[in-house]
Amino acid sequence: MSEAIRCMWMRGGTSKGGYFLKHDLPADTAQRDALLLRIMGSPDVRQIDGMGGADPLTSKVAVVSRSARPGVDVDYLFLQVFVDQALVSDAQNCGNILAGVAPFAIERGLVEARDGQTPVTIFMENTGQIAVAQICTPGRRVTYEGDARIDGVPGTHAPTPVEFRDTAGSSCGALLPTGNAIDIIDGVACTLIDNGMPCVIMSAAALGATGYETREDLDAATELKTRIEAIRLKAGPMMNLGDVAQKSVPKMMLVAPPRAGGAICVRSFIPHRAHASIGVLGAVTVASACLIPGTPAAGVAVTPGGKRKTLAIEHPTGEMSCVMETDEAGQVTSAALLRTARKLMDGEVFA
Ligand code: NQM
Repeated sequence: MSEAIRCMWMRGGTSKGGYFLKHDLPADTAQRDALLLRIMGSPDVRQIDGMGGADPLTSKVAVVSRSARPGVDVDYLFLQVFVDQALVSDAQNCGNILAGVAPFAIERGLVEARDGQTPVTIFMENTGQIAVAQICTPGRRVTYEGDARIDGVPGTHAPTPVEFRDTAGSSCGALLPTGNAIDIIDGVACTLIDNGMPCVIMSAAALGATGYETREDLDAATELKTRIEAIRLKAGPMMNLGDVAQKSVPKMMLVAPPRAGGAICVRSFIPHRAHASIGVLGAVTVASACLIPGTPAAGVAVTPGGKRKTLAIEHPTGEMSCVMETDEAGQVTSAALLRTARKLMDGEVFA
């Protein structure tokens, strides 16, 4: 008989996946990963025998538990279940799936809801950092309904503002792991940077692209993707990530001048498929690069002054606004973004 595992399926931001309590999954990592591959239907480009949506953005998992850390409500481990390979990776975080973690934790009784709004402090196990999400809880119950709109998701939902602090060097040990604002790889000027997500940021023009292509155009651009992958494989060890051949980081970002009133325009590879919009921590990292003089991002960006500034990161389906706080020296100290989430299914999944 198939094994039944309790889980909730949720949209978090512009991603979608399964949310599990840690104790509902096997403690052994190899057994857990084998189970998650069966649940998602991987490896298979169509994920026809599982819950995955044949896209890295809909083949994601959150593992949540009550936290033992002082001042922290829950611990969140993000797992990327690869679509066409038998791989489950904890080498990256995910700020979109994060948006569903707090409502899930309240619904499962890990966090007591207040009347009105409930702040939930989340320890992100992948990177050892903290995020605080604000959840709408009228009458001490989670509501997913509201009038907040985010690009890449139809309709409106309850607003879920998320704030990140001290995300610099989350996976690479430093904001600029090589110590340089620019490294030249395969003749291309790259910024190797990590403010919550390891990213390689390059001017789209330097790779013969415009930076305004559709996701479909980029996914079909085999020659461009081969060139980008060669750069990624070299950047990985330079960013203290080791051999990244089997990892979903670093993300590869092509930047261009904004053309819809935002700060910058981005096309991201995550890392082999083009993103339909942009990842949350990917956007925070691009916004951070816009503020570092001399980088390819700063070269095309239009950035406001002041210590608190909103940078709208334009992407293929709209924009993502990052509210960045900087200190006297211009270093980013926190980033806040608006997300929404929605419960889609609660029950048991069969593996
Ligand atoms: O950068 C996709 C997503 C992400 C990650 C990816 C994310 C983030 O959109 O925080 O949200 O880059 O693989 O879910």
